[in-house]
Amino acid sequence: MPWHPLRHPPRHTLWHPPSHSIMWLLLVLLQAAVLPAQLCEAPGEVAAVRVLSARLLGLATDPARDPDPSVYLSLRLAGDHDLREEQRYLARLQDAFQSCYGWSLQAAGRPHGHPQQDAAATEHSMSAKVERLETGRLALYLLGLRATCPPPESSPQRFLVTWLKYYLEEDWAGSRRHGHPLTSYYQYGLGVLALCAHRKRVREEVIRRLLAAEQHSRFGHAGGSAVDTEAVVALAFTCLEQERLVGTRLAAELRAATRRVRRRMVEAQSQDGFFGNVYSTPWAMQVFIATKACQRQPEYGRAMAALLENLDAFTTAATMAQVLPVLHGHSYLDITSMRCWEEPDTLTPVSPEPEPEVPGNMTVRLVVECPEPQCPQHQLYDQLVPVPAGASLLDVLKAAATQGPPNFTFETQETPQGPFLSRVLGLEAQQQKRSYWQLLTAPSTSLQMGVADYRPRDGETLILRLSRW
Ligand code: B12
Repeated sequence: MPWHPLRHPPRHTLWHPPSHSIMWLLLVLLQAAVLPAQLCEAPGEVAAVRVLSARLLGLATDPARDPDPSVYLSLRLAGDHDLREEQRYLARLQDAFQSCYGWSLQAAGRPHGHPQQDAAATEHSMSAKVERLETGRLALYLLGLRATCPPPESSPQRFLVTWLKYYLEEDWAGSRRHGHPLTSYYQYGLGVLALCAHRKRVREEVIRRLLAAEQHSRFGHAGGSAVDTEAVVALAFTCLEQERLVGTRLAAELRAATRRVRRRMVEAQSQDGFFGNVYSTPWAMQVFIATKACQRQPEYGRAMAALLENLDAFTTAATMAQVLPVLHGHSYLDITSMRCWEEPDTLTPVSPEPEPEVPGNMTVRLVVECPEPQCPQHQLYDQLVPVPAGASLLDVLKAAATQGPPNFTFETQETPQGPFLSRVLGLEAQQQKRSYWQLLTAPSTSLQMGVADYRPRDGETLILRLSRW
């Protein structure tokens, strides 16, 4: 039987000879404690969920792919495991993160290091890293480390926690100066959540900034819904409250904020059962699980049914990793009560299937827009591009780059979600200016996938628009 926090044995039970009525009462209470946990997972151990787990494991065992802490977290939060592969994946993750934060780890491990020298040198290496804040990635890695069995040694972790606190403070200072964190509220929320999962206190002001953002609905952006971010933040609030890392007054405020987030999600649930879109729905469902509202609110069951009907939308490692924990009835908060026994070692990897070939050709229209005042000429490109049927948007961009005039150029950056379109016709989207190349299908629908995954239809018009978020 997989572990679950609600299945923990009661700790302080006094034994009295049970009368029949007490026995019945106990049975009813026991059922009430066990049933809800089962209702939060996909009903009846759906075979498709197992296949998805096996596929994610298949992608994880591919050495050509960079290790991703979200994937590890997802493997750890599943119902069944391949413990040897999980261990290998963890080692790859540790290698990747250790080479990034290696100096600090060596300092931490140095047997008789001079504390002041270490502190000064750490400060130096920290300032060298300021330019590239990594709140979210480090937070996910620390969440992953919290989910290992057995738990890793604490000394290297301590340094990483210090790094994360530092990043979060920088983000917080950024949010005071610019009105938003330097990274994003999503990453800031992940940072608070990870520190909480390691039972580290966060300054009240840092939490209050997140609370204020929730109260003033600052999580949405042009072309994107707020659901993913709201959910991460609500999970962080719930963790702080459940782990008793804040005083009673703040705890009450965090509880109220989480309730508001949940209510907004319920009100905004679409006809087809999603909270936001298919990809934000799992994050929203984690909030229902963490706050133990999953068995009480029918909206959760509708969302689960919607997910199960749309599992084929989860084709990339990143999206599979985000959906699998909820299909197993878990939220990221469950890593705070991991039990390291009775983990069924029964999962075997399934390799990804090659995309089926679609015969024939098609033509799509590619439009590039850059709004004023940045570009006096609003439309920078508008051409028909012939491509093989079944081509992805990335294939369309590549084909456009080989035809001309007018010339078309673009660049992408590799991310755990796949290639991110970063530059078009020489114009770069800038993190500091919070601009990005938004992908749309005409007349004005924002795509729910990246360039590598979206497959346009014959005759479709695709728009690349330099937007703000
Ligand atoms: C913040 C955010 C953005 C910001 C990122 C800027 C920033 N500096 O933070 C902006 C607004 C730029 C953005 C853009 C897009 N996003 Co976005 N984004 C998110 C969000 C809310 C958080 C990502 C994050 O910080 N993760 C934590 C960090 C630590 O992980 P990371 O992997 O290193 O994150 C980086 C990359 O993921 C990258 N990124 C962000 N979104 C996307 C989307 C794609 C397809 C790719 C390849 C990369 C990418 O930016 C992140 C920060 O550097 C997620 C929600 C989620 N559930 O994951 C959606 C999410 C990842 N985005 C999504 C989408 C669809 C997009 C767009 C394609 C929307 C569009 N129609 O234009 C574009 C990307 C277009 C392009 N140019 O290639 C989807 C992806 C679904 C899928 N099928 O994979 C998600 C899951 C939201 C959703 N529920 O639909 N996004």
